Amino acid sequence: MDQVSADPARYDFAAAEPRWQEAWNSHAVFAVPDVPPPGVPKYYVLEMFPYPSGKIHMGHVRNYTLGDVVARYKRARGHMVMHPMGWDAFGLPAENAARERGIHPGQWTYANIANMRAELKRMGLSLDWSREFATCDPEYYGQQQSLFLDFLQAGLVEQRESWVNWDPVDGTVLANEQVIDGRGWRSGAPVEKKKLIQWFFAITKYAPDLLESLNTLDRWPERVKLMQANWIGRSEGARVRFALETPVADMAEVEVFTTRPDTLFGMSFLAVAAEHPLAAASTRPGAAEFIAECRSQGTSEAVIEQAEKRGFDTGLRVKHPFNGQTYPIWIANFVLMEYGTGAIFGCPSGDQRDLDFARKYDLPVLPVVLPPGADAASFAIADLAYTDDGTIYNSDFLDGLAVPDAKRRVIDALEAKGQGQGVVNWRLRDWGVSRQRYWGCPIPVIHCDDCGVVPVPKAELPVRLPEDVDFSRPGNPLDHHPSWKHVNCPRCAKPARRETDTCDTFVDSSWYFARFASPRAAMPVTRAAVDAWLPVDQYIGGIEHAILHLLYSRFFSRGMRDTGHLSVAEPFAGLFTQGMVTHESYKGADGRWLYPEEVEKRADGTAVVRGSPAGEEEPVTVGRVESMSKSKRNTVDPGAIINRYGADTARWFILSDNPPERDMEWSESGAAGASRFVQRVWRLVTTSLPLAEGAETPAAKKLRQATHRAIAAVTLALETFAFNVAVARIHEFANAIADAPAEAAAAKREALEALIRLASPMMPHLAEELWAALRPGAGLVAQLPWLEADEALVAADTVTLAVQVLGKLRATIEVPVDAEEEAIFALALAEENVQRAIEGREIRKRIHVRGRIVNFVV
Ligand code: ANZ
Ligand code: ZN
Repeated sequence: MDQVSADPARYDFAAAEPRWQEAWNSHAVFAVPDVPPPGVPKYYVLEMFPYPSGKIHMGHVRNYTLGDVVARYKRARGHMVMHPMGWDAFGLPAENAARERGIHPGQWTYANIANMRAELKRMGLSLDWSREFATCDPEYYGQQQSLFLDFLQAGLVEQRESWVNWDPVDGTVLANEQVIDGRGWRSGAPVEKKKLIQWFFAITKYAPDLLESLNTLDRWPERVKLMQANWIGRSEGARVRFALETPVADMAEVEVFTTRPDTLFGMSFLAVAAEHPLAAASTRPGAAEFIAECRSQGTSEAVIEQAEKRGFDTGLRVKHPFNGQTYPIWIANFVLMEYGTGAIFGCPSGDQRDLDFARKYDLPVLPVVLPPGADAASFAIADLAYTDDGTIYNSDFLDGLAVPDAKRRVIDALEAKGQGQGVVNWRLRDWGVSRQRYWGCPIPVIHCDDCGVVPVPKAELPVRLPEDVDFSRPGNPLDHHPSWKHVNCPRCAKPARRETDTCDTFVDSSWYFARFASPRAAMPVTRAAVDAWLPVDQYIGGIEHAILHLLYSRFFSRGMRDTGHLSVAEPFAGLFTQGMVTHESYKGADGRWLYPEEVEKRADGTAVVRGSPAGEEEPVTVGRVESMSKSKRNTVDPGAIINRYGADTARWFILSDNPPERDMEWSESGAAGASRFVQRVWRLVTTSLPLAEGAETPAAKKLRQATHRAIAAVTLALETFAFNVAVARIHEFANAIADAPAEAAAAKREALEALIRLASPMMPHLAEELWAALRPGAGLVAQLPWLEADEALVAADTVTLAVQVLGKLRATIEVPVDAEEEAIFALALAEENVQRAIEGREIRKRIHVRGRIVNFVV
């Protein structure tokens, strides 16, 4: 096993990499127990697990390389590191493959997993593969069903009627994100709003805690915490009840939610959502058509934000609580049924949407907040609403108050009249998890006409997906399966129906990190394992999951804690969000996108289509550098890169280019450069062998200092996720070793060993290969402790001081760190430029700030 490539001039990565992967594997270097032995510090590194689309892409390579560097480094620092891998395997693409190609979703998924597992293994990741699972394994989703039932019992799951986006062609509910310009993203059919009974996770029960606990996450990016806080969206405001001028259909009043009760006297209309009962109560001609029109508009906030503000006057009117006037009730397309009360009072001077609406329909605009310094007689609102603080006016008993005081005063007055109260409102909605799809985790309940919703007894879990399914019909295959849903009620034994909804795939990824601690347990998690391993110490993934996935996981941990499965509420103690991998894009003469391998770059910077005949080369337009995507064909296949250069080169380049939180540009020249460095390190070590002894010369001391400074600098860089800095330091260190004179021989072994050990988290295969060459039979680098820098050697022996005359820089001098002050002044005065600046004048004051400056006052 420990044999080394024959040709010392060239590192044969293709032979070496699989050999070391096998060595790690056979020594089970990365396997950890479900419960670490007492006293051993644990460290849990996790990258967001992949969706098994079929092939790994460069984004995966970056993500898993980052995690692997952390895992290898922490392992060397003495932690017992858990670094698992699995598959987020349910979801629509598998069903589409089934529809389009007639393959069963399971078959498609497991084939993709096999392929991607093999590709990942070639990267040399320090993973504990014994923990691997896919969320579509019945062993996993069965435990998820068990959790679902626990949550149901604890009141964290509810069944409730709600408005959904319904795709009439695909016969399914669509998420807001799947409604594009009012049409289903796949079918293109106009989306309808439909009321359906759906399953919800009661995430709003934890809203205050989910918000407040963000403060405890001191190793999360501020940006992500802010996005979460905005999503949870706490606002303080009031509910105000308006009496109808004439009651309709049993309704005598309408309640609105507002964050600006102080603007109540600036009201000019009241508006309700199209789904609001008052909308349906309007008998005016055209009302029903307008409501239908609103229903075909997507429900997402983004869509509503952008859509033109439109309304319909119902002809109904409400009475103002204080000023004795009445105002019209409109149906407005920008009022959401799901937020607040589904009704607002419109104050055009204080809200831009209300102002746009008022201008369009010619409704009054009365300013009620006077900006600081403005003149009440002349201040007017044109096209921009005034939303900042100021002094209230035109507002009866609120006149003269500042905005916060007016809010309090008006709430008091409303409460006194019994027409409203102060409330806190949350933007967060409960999480609707019902999906009318086959390839997901079946919701484990049975509907009985007599008993209602009956949980499937735990002993009967998992509720397995049927294998024989028909994808040729639209709609949910579970629903039209001939037998699957027909079961007897577990309670009364009468014929009953299985729930045919499956869970949103975000449910699957909301607790997988906990399952990794005891992946084969016959319960969702074993308490000893999760108590030992959680929270995840370092979680790494894309910013695109900053909101939903992380929030759902935080909800699940709380739910699991409250149902006795876990102790921790926060699943991820540290979060790192990496940037994207980008690449140039290319277009042929006819405007078609070209893959990088179809393009040949010329020395003069132009590009042509590779292989086009001489004399009639097809020119290529080199386009923008953008994130890799299949549609633009600017992708690079990791498998091809590994074939060509090896995994270490791919890892090294992807770490070197930019700080990991930023985007990195993959380029052929960059990859080639990384490959040259791999070979250079190889030659640096192999051509130094055998290592001769030498005397403790000044040159040897200098190399030892370079070694220990490199250890200190790389350690700091790895501790702080500055992996590109670690790479740069290793480059410098390699140069220092190469440049060291022959008299430095005594320090050479230490330097070379340090070089490969410092590089080992990034280039683990090369490190093993060279370690075996330097110290045959001394075991694996992957099992060595991290190097400690000798502080005495790290400390600089000289410092550079700035020498000023009258505060102006005139020279710099290099002095021993512990130099006497008088000696420093003498050295500074000896500088020619300093003498010239003093011009023979008398020195009145000498200032010395150790390690920084010398200043002469003349
Ligand atoms: C009157 C008012 C006057 C408002 C003013 C704002 C400015 P946040 O901060 O996001 O909670 N609103 C309330 N319910 C709504 C719904 N279902 N659909 C659309 N808009 C709704 O926003 C609260 C504000 O958004 C509320 O305060 C209400 O408009 C509007 F000068 O009430 B405001
Ligand atoms: Zn029953």
